[in-house]
Formats: sequence, structure tokens, C-alpha cells
Amino acid sequence: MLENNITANASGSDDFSDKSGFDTDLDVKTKQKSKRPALYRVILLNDDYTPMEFVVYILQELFHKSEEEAMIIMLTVHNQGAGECGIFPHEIAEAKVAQVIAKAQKDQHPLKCFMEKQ
Ligand code: TYC
Repeated sequence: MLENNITANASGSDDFSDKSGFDTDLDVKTKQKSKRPALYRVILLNDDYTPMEFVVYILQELFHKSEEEAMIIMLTVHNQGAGECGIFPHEIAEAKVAQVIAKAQKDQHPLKCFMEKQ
């Protein structure tokens, strides 16, 4: 990611003063910074009620996992309490979490999902 930082300085001591005595010069500095976007893990939590098949379906449908990958992640969450579905930039992670929660609510499952900074 490229970012332009422009700094205007109207209070420096070098020397374009008008008759009023105010400093009228404008220093414009432009620098380019390369920045990686922050990444976020999307985490699923275990519960006692959401059907295993529903979790596998979510992982395939929203996180583009194969059936085998989805099964492994689902069983990891089931056995360990939590597990990662993917790592995304902030906006995408936010959208994935919202989609999981919307689908779970629609089918009245208590499935919980959240994001955390990587
Ligand atoms: N523990 C659930 C069950 O036994 C299955 C499950 C797995 C639920 C993963 C949520 O994120 C989850 N039906």
C-alpha cells in the first residue's frame, strides 16, 4: 500500500515574510511509505448445539474450504474449543464474521464467530 504524507508548514523560520511580519512560506514535504494492511484471524467457537454438518457447510461455503479441510477445522473446534477459519484484511474479516453470524441466526444455531488481530 502506498501512502502520501503531505506536511504543510507555515510557521518555520525561513524566510518569506510579507510586510505584516507573518511568515508566509509553505514547505510541502511528500514522502511515500509502503504499508502492509493489518491482518485478522477469523475464529469459530465450539458450542454444544450447532450441528457438525452446519459448521462444515459454513467452512465450505464462506471460507472456500474443501470438504476434508472443513471437517478437520470443525473437529479441531469441536475438540479444542476454538479454531481458525482464515486470515483476512480487516474489511473482509468483518464481512465473514457477519455472514457466519447471519447464517447461524437464520437457522437458529448459537454458533459464535469473531475476529482478532493476527
Ligand atoms: N460441538 C458441536 C456438536 O457436537 C459441533 C460444533 C463444531 C459446533 C464446531 C460449533 O464451531 C463449532 N454438535
